[in-house]
Amino acid sequence: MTQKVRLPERLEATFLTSAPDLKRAPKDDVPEVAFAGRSNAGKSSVLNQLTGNKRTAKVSKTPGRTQMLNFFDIQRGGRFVDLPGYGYAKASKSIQAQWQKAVNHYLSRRDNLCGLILVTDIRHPGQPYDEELLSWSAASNLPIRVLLNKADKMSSSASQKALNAFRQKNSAHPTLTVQCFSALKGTGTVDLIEQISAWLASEPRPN
Ligand SMILES: Nc1nc2c(ncn2[C@@H]2O[C@H](COP(=O)(O)OP(=O)(O)OP(=O)(O)O)[C@@H](O)[C@H]2O)c(=O)[nH]1
Ligand SMILES: [Mg+2]
Repeated sequence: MTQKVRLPERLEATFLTSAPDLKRAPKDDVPEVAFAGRSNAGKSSVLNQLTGNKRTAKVSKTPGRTQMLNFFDIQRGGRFVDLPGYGYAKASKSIQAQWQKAVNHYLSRRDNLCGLILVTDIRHPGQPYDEELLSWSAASNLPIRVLLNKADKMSSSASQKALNAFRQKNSAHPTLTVQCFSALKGTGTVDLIEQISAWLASEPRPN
């Protein structure tokens, strides 16, 4: 009989460091799970929901809050990386280009990246850069979990409908899974922790 591994209810984590680009990132010697998505989709809020501490990553009513690559040590091993959001309209074009470059470098060159969490707003799935990330993760064979976040803004039948539609649209993607989430209410946390734990325990991806 196989023994069921008990999953933690939280993945406690503490801030390690911020880096403006990959060159200044910490050594890539432990597996990392990164959070990407449009500005204001809720990346930092999701991270805080996972750690059970509202102050792990900075959340703000003003979009564009996360401007660097932020690294967090997970107590049980591994790291979270909170990436700058894309599509923050009020940032200057040159600043936006700078963030984009840092995010793209991180995603394409970080060998210890074992899984990507793409945070989207359930009311606006499939925004331009989200679609690019989906195609890129398929081509790179990188495991990706899409969160349809802010599910508390909809009825449960409407969010189920959005989930089914997203699944159907992306059924050909080889490494994608999707779930509804609410960083506000904590809905979906158990499923997400299960996925992250599996990624962190997996063998490193071949180069
Ligand atoms: N109702 C609701 N609001 C949420 C949820 N998740 C995040 N928010 C709110 O959305 C806003 C943006 O959240 P952040 O976590 O800062 O978003 P972010 O993706 O990290 O944004 P950037 O750092 O700008 O890239 C905040 O006002 C949050 O309180 C959710 O699940 N439900
Ligand atoms: Mg943020």
